[in-house]
Amino acid sequence: MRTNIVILTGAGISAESGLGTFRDEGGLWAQHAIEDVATPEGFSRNPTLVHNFYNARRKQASAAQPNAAHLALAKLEQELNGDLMIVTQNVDALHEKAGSRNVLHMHGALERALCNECGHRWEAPTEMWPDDPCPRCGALATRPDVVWFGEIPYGMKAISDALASADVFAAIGTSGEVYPAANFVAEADGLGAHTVELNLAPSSGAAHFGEVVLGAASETVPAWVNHELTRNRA
Ligand code: BV8
Repeated sequence: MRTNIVILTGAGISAESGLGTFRDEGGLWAQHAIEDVATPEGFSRNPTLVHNFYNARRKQASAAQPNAAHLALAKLEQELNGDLMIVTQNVDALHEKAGSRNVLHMHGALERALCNECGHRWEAPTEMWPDDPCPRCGALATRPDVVWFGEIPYGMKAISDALASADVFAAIGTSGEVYPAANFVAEADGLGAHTVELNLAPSSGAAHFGEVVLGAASETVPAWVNHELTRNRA
């Protein structure tokens, strides 16, 4: 039976690959003020502070390896009879490192740079600094190509199109605290999809899900993928 699946992932899926989450004990937001490092205003106030924050995360993410949860989703994409789209809030490339191809980074990506002046995008060097000139217009307005608070996420049209034809919507490793991502479950549910949350602890949106699976993603996701593939083959 053909099944279309949309999967939303958050920092929790990369936690077991050694990348800190945002809101957990000792998470990124415990060490850095959101308004200083993840807003356009913070960037214009102190671009060096922001580049330091993302340079450190870029180094960490490039050294990290995908875990069993990322690998299981790559397997699901290969073996599923149906469409699979991974919409990730993560700026790391662990889904792609695991072999997933249809991945949409709605909050951007650490390995991309963006010119705040002309909008040009290019592959980010490991370390970026405020006086790095844009390779196209030469402006000294280079920023990480990530979506900060108050900015419009990427791919919203493609995401709502995929949700419109989804039979299953799954959210993995996200706290459901940040919009518009936190609203996708309500959208999918309203369109008749089966909704399932896989998380270490119930998220803020857990009540919106038809099914909640608690546990570490490296354990719960491979089991859930095998279950979905068995159902899909029936
Ligand atoms: C926008 C990129 C308009 C940079 C990020 C008041 C009410 C409602 C909304 C708002 C409001 N005021 C302002 C807003 C909007 C705002 C928002 O939602 N603010 C919140 C804080 C209230 N949103 C925006 O500004 C967005 N833009 O709204 O534009 C618009 C709207 C609609 C359509 C078009 C335009 C832009 C938001 C993007 C900000 N950028 N990141 C970077 O990475 O540095 S957000 C950042 O936090 C992440 O990208 C992620 O998206 C978000 C949430 O983090 P999570 O990934 O969920 O991580 P978290 O640590 O919170 O949770 C981890 C979870 O994993 C936990 O539940 C834990 O239990 C679990 N876990 C841990 N370990 C494991 C695990 N699970 C399984 N296994 C494990 N091992």
